[in-house]
Amino acid sequence: MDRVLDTAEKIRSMEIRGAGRIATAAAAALRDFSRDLQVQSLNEFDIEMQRAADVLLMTRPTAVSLSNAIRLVMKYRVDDLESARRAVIENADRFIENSQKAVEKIGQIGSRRIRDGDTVLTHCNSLAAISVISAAHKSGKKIKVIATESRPRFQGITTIGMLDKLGIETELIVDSAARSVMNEVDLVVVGADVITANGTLVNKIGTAQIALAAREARTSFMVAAETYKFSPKTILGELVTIEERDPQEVLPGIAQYKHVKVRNPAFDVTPHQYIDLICTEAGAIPPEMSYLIIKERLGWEMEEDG
Ligand code: RUB
Repeated sequence: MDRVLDTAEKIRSMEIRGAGRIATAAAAALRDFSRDLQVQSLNEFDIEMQRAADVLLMTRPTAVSLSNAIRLVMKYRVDDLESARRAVIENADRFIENSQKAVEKIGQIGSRRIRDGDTVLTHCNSLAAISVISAAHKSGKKIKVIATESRPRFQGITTIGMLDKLGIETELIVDSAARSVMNEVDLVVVGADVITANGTLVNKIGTAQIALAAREARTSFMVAAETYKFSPKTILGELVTIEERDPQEVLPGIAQYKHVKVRNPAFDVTPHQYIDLICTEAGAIPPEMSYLIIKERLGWEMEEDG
């Protein structure tokens, strides 16, 4: 269980972060746990695996990638212990490989929307969004990126580091400068933590303001997301939980203010009307088609409740 607890702690503390990365880390932790699990029966295996899955599931409440990954890894319907172990290992390896391929494919598809000479704005640090930007750059298009800081955790600094390594001309702005620069921007590309059945996006706090600014400036707004960022349970009416993190992340000295409360929601909600396109590994779709992705790609059946 040590490896599972260690991965869970890294996800909780955000040493491992970003929806795709937490999903693959959880899949790898379950795979390694199942490989080393010393049990005598399939029943014991089921109980221990479910315990490990629950620990991982509780780490961050918003990203559906985590529950989708865990559901796929835990899909083993076999009659004996060793087959179950094998199935978990294969499921996890397949999920991790597919996730990497999906990010590449999203880059190929999404980069076609970027033209030579374009300026692209991105928010937070999304591997899928960076894949789109990097594929455009690698195909020889001369582009400029504007990256937001993404307070309070400054994921934008990770983004500018990645773009710098790729040799892409980049400007860093404070989050509140998004509207000021929007008239210079041709395309906004962001990642996703959750996409609901009606195409609503849940992503890093500040995304909704950027989408609003893009709308007002008539700038295109694209979401780059693997299909496992879509939430099956939203078909059944379930609402997405928005994680509220420690106020200390925003203001370490908060204790000195007796009447002030700091709020720190980690994600916000962008309505589908503000999204021009969702670029997935299955193709670039309008947000209204999200329901079909859930039904056809995630294989979600209405009778499933897990
Ligand atoms: C990260 C975030 C990213 C998405 C997509 O939030 O909002 O935009 O997770 O990232 P946090 P990716 O830093 O709080 O985890 O495309 O890499 O999955």
